[in-house]
Amino acid sequence: MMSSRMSENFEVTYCADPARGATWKQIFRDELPQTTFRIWPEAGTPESVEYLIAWTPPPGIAASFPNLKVLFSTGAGIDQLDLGNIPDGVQVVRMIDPNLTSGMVEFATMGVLALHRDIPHYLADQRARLWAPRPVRRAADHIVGIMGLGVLGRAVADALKPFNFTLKGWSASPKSIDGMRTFAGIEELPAFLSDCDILVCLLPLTSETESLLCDTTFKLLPRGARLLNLGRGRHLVEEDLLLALESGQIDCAMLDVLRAEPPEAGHPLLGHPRVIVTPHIASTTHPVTAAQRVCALIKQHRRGLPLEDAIDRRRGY
Ligand code: NDP
Ligand code: OXD
Repeated sequence: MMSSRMSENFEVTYCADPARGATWKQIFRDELPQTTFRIWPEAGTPESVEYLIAWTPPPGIAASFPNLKVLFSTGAGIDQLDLGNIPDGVQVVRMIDPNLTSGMVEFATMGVLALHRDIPHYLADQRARLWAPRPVRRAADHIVGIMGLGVLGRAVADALKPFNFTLKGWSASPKSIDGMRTFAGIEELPAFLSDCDILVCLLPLTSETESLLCDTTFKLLPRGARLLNLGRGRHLVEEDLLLALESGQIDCAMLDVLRAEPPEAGHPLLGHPRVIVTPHIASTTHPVTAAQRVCALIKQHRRGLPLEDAIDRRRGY
């Protein structure tokens, strides 16, 4: 039933990749045929726009869309948004998309296995035309620590279970998860890190998590630990990683995200022999399932139900 507060006539503006926008438009036509769906910068009736779908919204959304109710991020992260410029009454919703999750599960599993099986070393050896086998360690002898036990971190933990790694997880609030030891808050960070052979970052970027992957954190890890950063480039202090690689405190790393994307061609981590860099492709939303998810949320919202997947502005994620 439609809430009495809300009329049938509303518009949705999509402000992201236009090629994917065509798919979004088709899904909206199927799921919410009464809705006018526009792909920015196509101008509609700004006062009728109640929902905006964007990675980064156009500037001045308060003035451009005076009746905006919800801003949907096309990605899982919302750190690209300037929350200070989004009116308080506008709810911000992050993306939870089954294809985004399964893509991350694939990539993170591949990354953990690659680090576990010394692939950064073998790639460097091959470039140097070396044949240098290393002892094969069992997954059961490696401890994998996952920073961030949200939608993605938990799905990755579930996917790693069958390999028999010892799993540990760290989050802001305490959790109880079958098959893994969990730690919460900054006070428990040292205990979490103390024996992680492979550290996976799947945190959101907030003022509390920015630059968390730094010298202090690296020193709390066992010597020779390996790092997989799948969160955001700004989680990592890149100079500290270079020094930790130099000293051997960190043995090797895989980085899907960097502070500057794209990095300069001469970026030292791009050419480092024990670092594998990928261009922020660990996972991405799928336009069909993402649009279906947003349509379902809009339907809930029109019925006056609380919006699932809305972020908590105070926490920043
Ligand atoms: P969620 O919001 O579902 O989960 C976030 C997790 O991080 C929660 O467990 C939360 O703890 C924890 N957390 C947040 N702040 C802190 C803190 N200060 N200390 C300890 N733990 C903290 O996010 P998702 O799993 O959906 O996504 C995680 C991130 O992955 C995204 O924000 C994005 O940066 C990144 N990402 C990267 C992609 C890529 O291609 N490289 C693709 C998609 C996402 P609690 O549960 O207690 O709240
Ligand atoms: C996301 C991303 O947050 O692509 O979805 O990084």
